[in-house]
Amino acid sequence: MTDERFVHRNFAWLGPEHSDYERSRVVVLPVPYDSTASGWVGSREGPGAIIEASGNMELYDIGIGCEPYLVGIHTMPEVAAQSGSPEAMAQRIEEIVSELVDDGKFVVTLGGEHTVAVGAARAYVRRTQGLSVLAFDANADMRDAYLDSAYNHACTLRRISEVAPIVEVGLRSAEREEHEYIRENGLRFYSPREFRAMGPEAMAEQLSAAVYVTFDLDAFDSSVVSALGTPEPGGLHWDEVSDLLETVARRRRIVGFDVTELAPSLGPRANAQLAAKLVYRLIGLAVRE
Ligand SMILES: [Mn+2]
Repeated sequence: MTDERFVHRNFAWLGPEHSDYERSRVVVLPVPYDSTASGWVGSREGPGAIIEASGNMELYDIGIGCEPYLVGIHTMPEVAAQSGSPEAMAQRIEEIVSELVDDGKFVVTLGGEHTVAVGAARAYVRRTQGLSVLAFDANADMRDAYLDSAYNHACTLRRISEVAPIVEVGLRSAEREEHEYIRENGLRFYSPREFRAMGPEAMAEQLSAAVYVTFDLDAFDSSVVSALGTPEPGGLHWDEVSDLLETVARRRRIVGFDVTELAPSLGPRANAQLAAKLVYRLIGLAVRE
């Protein structure tokens, strides 16, 4: 029995007619994993906080003039942590995302730490010819290994860059070796200032026809999102992020995305609300009917 007297605590709190697996085009995959985090921890609580906050959103997104939930959004049970190794966890996420994509679903992976993006992006890379990756991040994440693991969250974009070309927006923190690696290899990693000078159209032009978006919330300025293990000043603001995503969605095809690194206990509740709205807007932009 299910009717309006009951609340469904899935993403956007949708009733079964809009969240049933079979009828849903979009699948939200919560991954409450933060085992390699090196700064303050707590992003394992991110997916739960985003889903909780998503019940407070208007289902009509006035900013882009559509109702994203109409395509159907199913929320999966949480992915269990693979405690053997971070590499095995990436493998587990890749397997699950692969199964969902092969089933015709548009997959939204909710971290957890940014490492969860490695498996999700790989699943898409192996299924999409010429895929490029748009990464939002304050950090370079280009360490080859960190704290005994090649799958530490400080290595996320290095691992993804091994399988697909990356365009990063938001860079303002790196160790010297990472910065030299980026410059020597001519990688397209841009600080917020460089992004503002180029504009969203020029940024979208650097991406191929099919784009996977990986979103580390520390790309936002720490005054916008502070519930993070690694907050950084000098970051991006909501409207410029939305403008870029709207431009990319208009000019390219967004095939899937992840939103990661929200550690709700480290900041105000409004941060989970922002993350929920970001997820919802990205669904609306990428999966319009
Ligand atoms: Mn990151």
